Amino acid sequence: MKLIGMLDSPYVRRVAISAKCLGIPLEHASVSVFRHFEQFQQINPVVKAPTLVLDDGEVLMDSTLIIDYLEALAAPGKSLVSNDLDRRVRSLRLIGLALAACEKSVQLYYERNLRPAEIQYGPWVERVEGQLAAAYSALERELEKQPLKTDGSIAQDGISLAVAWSFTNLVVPDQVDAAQFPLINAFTAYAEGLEVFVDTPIE
Ligand SMILES: N[C@@H](CCC(=O)N[C@@H](CS)C(=O)NCC(=O)O)C(=O)O
Repeated sequence: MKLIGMLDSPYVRRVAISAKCLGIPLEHASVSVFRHFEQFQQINPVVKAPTLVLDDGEVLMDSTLIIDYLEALAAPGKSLVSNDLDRRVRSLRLIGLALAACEKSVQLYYERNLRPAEIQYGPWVERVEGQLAAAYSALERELEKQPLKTDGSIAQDGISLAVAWSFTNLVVPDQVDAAQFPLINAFTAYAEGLEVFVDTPIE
């Protein structure tokens, strides 16, 4: 199977890290949705990263759906999300907040880098900035209530959170003050030190 997309996309990176954690080998092709648009189009006409090309040629997209497929392929009992309902709800809440933070960071990045300055729309930018701050504030409160484990393991909630925080710091660093989100920042430092993260660097 082939994973298409750049690792500077948090969505591509969470798929690549999840596959490694689940023990599923993926080939990786660093094709950019911008710089290699036509090449990407040949693989997936919708040009969405990540794209996963299965061995029979079927094409999947959307990180959460691709991870769902990888979870189904994983060895019995191997999963990055607990089956215990309470733990699962908490993980899904963290993952949802982390994905919202990714989405709002992407929107701000696109607004700043793709839309000409003279047609940028202030109220929209303020709305997105507020949503981004709300997502990280809620994540910080979740970690205050109950920290994620830092015992050498990592699950989908931790992967998504750390990938999101590293991405936001890469593309819109002015939006996040580490001092305001100390628990997220410390957890991300832990995750980025794990072998699977080091082996899957932001390009
Ligand atoms: N919900 C999607 C979001 C994927 C996404 O928006 N990826 C960006 C790259 S970071 C992309 O494909 N951008 C090109 C475009 O939307 O035209 C997922 O989880 O995979």
